[in-house]
Amino acid sequence: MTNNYDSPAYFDLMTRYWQAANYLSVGQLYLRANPLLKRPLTASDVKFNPLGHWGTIAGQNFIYTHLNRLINKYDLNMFYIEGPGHGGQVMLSNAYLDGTYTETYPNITQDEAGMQVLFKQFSFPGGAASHANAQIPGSIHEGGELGYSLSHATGAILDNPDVIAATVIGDGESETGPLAASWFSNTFINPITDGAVLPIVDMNGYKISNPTILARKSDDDLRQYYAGMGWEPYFVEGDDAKTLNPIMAQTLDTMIEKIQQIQRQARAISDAGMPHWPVLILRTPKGWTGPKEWDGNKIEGSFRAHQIPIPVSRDHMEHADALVKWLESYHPEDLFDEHGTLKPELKALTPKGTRRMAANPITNVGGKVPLVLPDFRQYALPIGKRGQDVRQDMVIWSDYLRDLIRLNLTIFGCLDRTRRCPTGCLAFLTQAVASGRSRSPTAATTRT
Ligand SMILES: Cc1ncc(C[n+]2csc(CCOP(=O)(O)OP(=O)(O)O)c2C)c(N)n1
Repeated sequence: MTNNYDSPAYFDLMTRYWQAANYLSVGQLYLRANPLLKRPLTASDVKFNPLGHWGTIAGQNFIYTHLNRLINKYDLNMFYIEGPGHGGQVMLSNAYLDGTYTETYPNITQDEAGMQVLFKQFSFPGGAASHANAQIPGSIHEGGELGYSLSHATGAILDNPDVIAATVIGDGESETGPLAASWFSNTFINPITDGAVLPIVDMNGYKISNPTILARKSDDDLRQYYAGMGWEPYFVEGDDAKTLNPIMAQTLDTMIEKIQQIQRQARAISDAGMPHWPVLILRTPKGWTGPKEWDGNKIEGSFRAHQIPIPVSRDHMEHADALVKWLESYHPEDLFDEHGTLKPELKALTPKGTRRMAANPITNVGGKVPLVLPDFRQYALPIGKRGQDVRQDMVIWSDYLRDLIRLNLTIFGCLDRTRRCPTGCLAFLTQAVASGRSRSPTAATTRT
């Protein structure tokens, strides 16, 4: 394989890698067996109740594929935050493709048998969550509640000058108060001592059942909006991967070089300043590469692509042909060999070792070190006379959490490499315990 990251041949491989991620993502939604469609699809191959999200997937898989290229080209220490984390397949599929998922869950092998388990376990009782959660390697951002991607990303790069948090932000997510406010997090990023965030607004145009506000704004309005908050916006738009690949690659190159230049300059002259960091606005259709329409209604490029776009399930196989056509549109035979293993020329596109975003140490701080848990019995409230005490579970819970952090200071980032507390919060915690504002049930009693 050529290592020319800007050649048409490399971009063609990237398109196929993206298709592999998309294939795995659709398979996880619908299938429980027959993952490579080696035989005609039967009802027992399909889930009873496909449950999850499709609309956000292909756009984010496209971003992930491009970030892999960026890491390879610039040897970056980067990890991924999935703001629209309801699309759990993004992190699952990409961690599976780069091998991290199998290293974490050895039963999910890099072959047909492993792919079958990967598909079946998704959004399935006892299996994997349908959203990005802590069980997925590389995931430090819970994908249920929208709004916190940029603040989590910023928190993770503080005091980590080499790290870049690639942060995908939904245009729907952008309408939440926490996300709208978090653009000001750039105020707190010191280019000398901190790393950087690389925000990518995945502007696919829709939230659950409406168009988004930002997607209705002109590029000019958006330029002023982001610039006013201290960011330098870049724009990429399209729906054809072949055309988009070189544009996206060139734009991301420019943005990463801009980040490196800001840091180099600030560090050279010891002047933190208040730089305008780059932000990417990516406009692709919601439900990209999925079914174009269903029952006379538009699906790709509309709010209808948000969750399960076509009604196929174990008890409704009358439209199974449409699902097979959709899956086959990615040409799985060009992506996986006869054993179901990703073809070597595509595997070569993944970054290596801990350069893989799912294996970045910052996302797996505890590694395989288990949390030391306080004994929950110590926090039990004595039950007095019925109806006499008013107690708050949150207060007791916060005592438990405080003690949990104290017992695991390194995992929670409260101690730096020299085992010193860089912020002084440790002294605060210690004082809080010493002052007796602790687990005594009387102290926890409160009315609000
Ligand atoms: C705080 C919060 N409000 C509402 C929801 C419900 N919700 C789930 S997905 C979604 C739409 C998200 O749209 P966007 O961020 O644009 O993501 P995408 O279109 O890529 O799915 C909403 C509103 C939520 N998860 N969290």
